[in-house]
Amino acid sequence: MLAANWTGASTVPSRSLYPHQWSWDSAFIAIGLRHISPLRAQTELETLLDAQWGDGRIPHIVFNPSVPLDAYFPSPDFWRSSTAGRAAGAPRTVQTSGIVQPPVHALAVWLVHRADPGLSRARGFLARMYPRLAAWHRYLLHRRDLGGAGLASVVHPWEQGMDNSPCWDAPLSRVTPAPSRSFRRADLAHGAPEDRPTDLDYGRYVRLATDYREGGYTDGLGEFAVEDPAFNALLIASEHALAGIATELGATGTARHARAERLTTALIDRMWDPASGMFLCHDVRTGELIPERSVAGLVPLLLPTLPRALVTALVRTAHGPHFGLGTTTRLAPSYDLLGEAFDPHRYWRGPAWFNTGWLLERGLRTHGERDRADALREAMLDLAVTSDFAEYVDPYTGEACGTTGFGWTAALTLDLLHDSEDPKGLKDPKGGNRG
Ligand code: 9WN
Repeated sequence: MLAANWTGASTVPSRSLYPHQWSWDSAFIAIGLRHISPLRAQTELETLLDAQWGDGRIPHIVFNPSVPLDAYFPSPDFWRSSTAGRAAGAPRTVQTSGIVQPPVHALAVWLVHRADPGLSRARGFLARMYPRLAAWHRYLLHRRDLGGAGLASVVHPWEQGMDNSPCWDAPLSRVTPAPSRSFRRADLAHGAPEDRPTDLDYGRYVRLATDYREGGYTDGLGEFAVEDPAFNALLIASEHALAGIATELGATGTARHARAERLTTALIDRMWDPASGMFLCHDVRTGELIPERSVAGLVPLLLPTLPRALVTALVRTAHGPHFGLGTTTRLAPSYDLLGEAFDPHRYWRGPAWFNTGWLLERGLRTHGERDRADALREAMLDLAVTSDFAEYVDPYTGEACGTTGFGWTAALTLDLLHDSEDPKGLKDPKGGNRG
């Protein structure tokens, strides 16, 4: 499956629905690929980082020029990266989108290195990746600190990766949709319309992306700006990984671990909601928390130095009635089972994804919840096979939804099948929680 999705230098999430290279997909895919081909895993990440912009951003899509323009929307002629993104340093030779996706990359680079340190050293893998990853984090922590709290904001729902989450409903409702006749969706040719975002939401996605492009992809407080707990938790996990990379390269990782700690504190101050027992998104435009429970709010469980009381609360919430893990569901739903907008099949409004399952499994293991982690691992292995490596599944029945033969589902299954001494790669050399 991963071999079938490999294009020679990277892996597509799906031949039919997503025929280009996606940013966070490639990071997850590399994490799995490292077990069967460390060289391919390194190449996957190198290809993505070759498309990095001068301002440090890693684009969410790197387009394959041999794929017809109408195979995916928005296509390169929509983003016009090499012209509209020139001032922001978009590459000249490769076409990309202008938005980003969650920063799983430093974590992936670190895990890939550790799968075969000899090959990595021989190829200078870390030495080549480190400055690029540092620039990427700089971009997120400076240009994207739109809320002034030291955390990164997303400026489009596609950036957070859970595109159609009910968390975006309120901030998106303030955006005037682009008229539906002004664009042609390609996703409906491959996915069931009742599972995909509505035309109205698509119109809003298009409006936000168009406005960003028209502004030359420069960052500032626009119509949509949200601080998301999963996006920022992955940034923090990646800061810890960058510290490991720095140390391996003979520098010191202390400053990066310290920064990760400061970010963890900011994340808690800004997004922890004691009443829900989880993290909520912060709408930068209104200064308020968004009162919707998304699996994104459980992902900070991944953080090795999260205070014990928060770990306990997150574990309880994940296994309680809103997510039902281990009781009514086997894999955590993307959204609150009891939420008004819950739909077990519609994109990011209820179904369960394997990447968030993998992140929760790591989080449970990090904090010593071994039995719960084992149960989740078993469920993921089982559901991945019975769903034919589906893009996502009905959280109650495990029924396959979206496309099958999905890249990160296959890759993360592979990762779960391999034991490694420090699967998270987040170990703090000073001690602290096992990470
Ligand atoms: C837009 C590729 C991507 C994933 C996202 C997922 C979906 C795209 C879409 O597919 O997003 O980026 O067309 O809906 O939501 O997480 O990276 O697999």
